[in-house]
Amino acid sequence: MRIEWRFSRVLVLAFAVLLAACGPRAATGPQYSIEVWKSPTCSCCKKWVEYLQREGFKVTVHEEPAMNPLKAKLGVPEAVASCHTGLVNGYVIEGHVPAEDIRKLLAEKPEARGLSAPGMPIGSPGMEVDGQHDPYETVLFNADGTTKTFAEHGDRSAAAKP
Ligand SMILES: [Cu+2]
Repeated sequence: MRIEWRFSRVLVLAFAVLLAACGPRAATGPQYSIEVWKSPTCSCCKKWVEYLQREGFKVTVHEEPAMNPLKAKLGVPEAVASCHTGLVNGYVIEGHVPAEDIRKLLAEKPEARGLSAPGMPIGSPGMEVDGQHDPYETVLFNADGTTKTFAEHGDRSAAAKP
């Protein structure tokens, strides 16, 4: 009888410890899992992956030497193509998209194939170059090539000054 009572106390304690360990993560919001395909030699891609990890994303990286066929398969139009390509909750994430835009996309769930930061904008996450900051947009895209501005980054008026 006494041993049984002790055992149940241990169980309750174990459960409390488990709750405490899980609690804080649940409070910080959802942790998204993203798959990323990148060329093995792409260093800015690697920086973007590390940035996403710091931002709390769970990243699975696939080294892919042939990125263009993969982009075509995933429905990334050439006009919005960049270096790496990601996939999260069914959306394609193309290039150096900021984490805040990915979170906004996943919260708002707009109808689109994915979200891109076309090209390789200087100053975007993973493309940091000593204080330089090119203004850039992220765009929603569809496989048929249609796009729509999603968010603007950088100060256009400041960038226009000499
Ligand atoms: Cu890049």
